[in-house]
Amino acid sequence: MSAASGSLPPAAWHVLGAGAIGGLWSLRLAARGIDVTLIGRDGDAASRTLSLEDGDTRLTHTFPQHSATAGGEVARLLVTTKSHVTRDALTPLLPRLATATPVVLLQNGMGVEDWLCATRPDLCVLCAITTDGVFRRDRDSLVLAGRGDTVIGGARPGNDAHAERIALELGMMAVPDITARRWQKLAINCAINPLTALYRCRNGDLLAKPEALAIMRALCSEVAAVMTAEGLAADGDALFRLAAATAQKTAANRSSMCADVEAGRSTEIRFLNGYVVDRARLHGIAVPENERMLAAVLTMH
Ligand code: KPL
Repeated sequence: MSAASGSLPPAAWHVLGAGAIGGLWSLRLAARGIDVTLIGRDGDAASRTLSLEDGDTRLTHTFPQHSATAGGEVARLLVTTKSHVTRDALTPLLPRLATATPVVLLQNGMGVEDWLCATRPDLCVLCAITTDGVFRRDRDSLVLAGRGDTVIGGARPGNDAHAERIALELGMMAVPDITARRWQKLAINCAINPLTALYRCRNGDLLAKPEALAIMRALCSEVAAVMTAEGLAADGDALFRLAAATAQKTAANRSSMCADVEAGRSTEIRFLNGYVVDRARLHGIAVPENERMLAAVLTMH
């Protein structure tokens, strides 16, 4: 049924962090007729044109853009900033979010949802993870290198009921086990990202380094121990195989952390291995390899 025949138009979305993944989702939503506004920085232009190459097709759209403090109420928010900058980027936007506003966190790492749920328990916080492979040719031109799957679920059990509805709006897939899947993704990032940053190598290069493989295995076994303490089924060997398979599949990539270190930026380490260290401490579990990765990458900030 169309809006003209009486149904409501689709809800408008705001996107915080229109980098590669945020830009991709902004364009996907716009292509489905959804009204999308980008949240920019103070002083950014009032509009921004993004384009996406997907094989032979090219998608281009011009979006309105506001700073976090300008504009009215935000009805739906997709957050795709890196996890370590999310708190600063999201805080000025919070007064624009009414009670029960859906906020979808689509980012690497864990821990932002704990802060957000504690700061604004009235929001409907959802978490998503994706296997889409997208890179930026330049600031506004994206290339979809590999179409993946994006799954979503509630950050807290109470929010799960909303995941189906929001998944439908966004074109994602609602899953009941988002927490377990996020921990698996966390294990992959804990195993690949810091090592590629330390060796300054591509993901696939880790597989040719026996010492890196041994560290990856130890990192995964520590993550599995923490997952088990959190009440999740986990197997260190299976996580290691998943991490190695991901390094193989993304062999030619520079991980996001390697790219951050090479560009002299701070990294997501506190929300990757740092999160594992924090949770391990709560459970009284030793995670020396994750501590070592955390300390080593922090010295590069
Ligand atoms: O998520 C990634 C990242 O770089 O942050 C991986 C899976 C390691 C791909 O590069």
